[in-house]
Amino acid sequence: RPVLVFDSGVGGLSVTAEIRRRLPTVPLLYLMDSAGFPYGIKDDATLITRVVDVCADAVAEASPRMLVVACNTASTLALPALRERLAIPVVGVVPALKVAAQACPGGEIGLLATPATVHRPYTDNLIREFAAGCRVRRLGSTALVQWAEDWVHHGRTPQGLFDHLDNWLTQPAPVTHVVLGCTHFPLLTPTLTALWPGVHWIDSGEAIARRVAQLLGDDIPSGGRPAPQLRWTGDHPPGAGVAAFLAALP
Ligand code: DGN
Repeated sequence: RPVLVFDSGVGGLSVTAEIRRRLPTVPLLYLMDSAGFPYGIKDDATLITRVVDVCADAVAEASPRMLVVACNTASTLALPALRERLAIPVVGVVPALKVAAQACPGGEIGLLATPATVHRPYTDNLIREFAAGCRVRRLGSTALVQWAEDWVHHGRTPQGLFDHLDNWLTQPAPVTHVVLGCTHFPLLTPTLTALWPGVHWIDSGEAIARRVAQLLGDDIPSGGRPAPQLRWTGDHPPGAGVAAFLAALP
């Protein structure tokens, strides 16, 4: 039985890559809710219903061992509803503010996520709990989500990334640690690192892979590297880059 990894678009691929790196023999099923994309601008009630319905359908069809909600926008809102509806373990992804605050105590932290995630009470609580001594500046960006989509689906290099982020990163003082609080954004890390080499870009992918491994315990196939499978919602299949990304995982 596979581990089901879910996002609205390509973002969850960054988490899938980390799970595969740690657990190469575990079968993975990647589900993108293409018909519901993008999540970052939907109202809360609509999004909870959508996420629960799409995940419940996929769970009924594929009988996965667990569900990884590889989307901060969905996780910071819909985890309680998902756990109530589903009988399997549900792992969520939330912004790695704790890691950033530990790396940069009392410092200046950036939180880059979707507009929905940056304004969530869940996010306010994370900051209060784990990053209280830091100054946290937030930016909600749908443009970055789209750049990541275009990059993976069609191999299109992001244009305008520097102008989009440079003021926010450097004014009034430069930030050194930026939390990538949307799973799409680590897909752009090579470009981000090339443009701002002094910034530490922090995401949750590795921690999620660790959590999945912990939940699986000893229940891990000893051999074989099954090709990750792909599912999507709606009538339009994803760009060829999505299947290619999965096929290229080691
Ligand atoms: N990848 C999602 C996240 O981590 O928040 C955002 C996807 C979207 O639909 N905007």
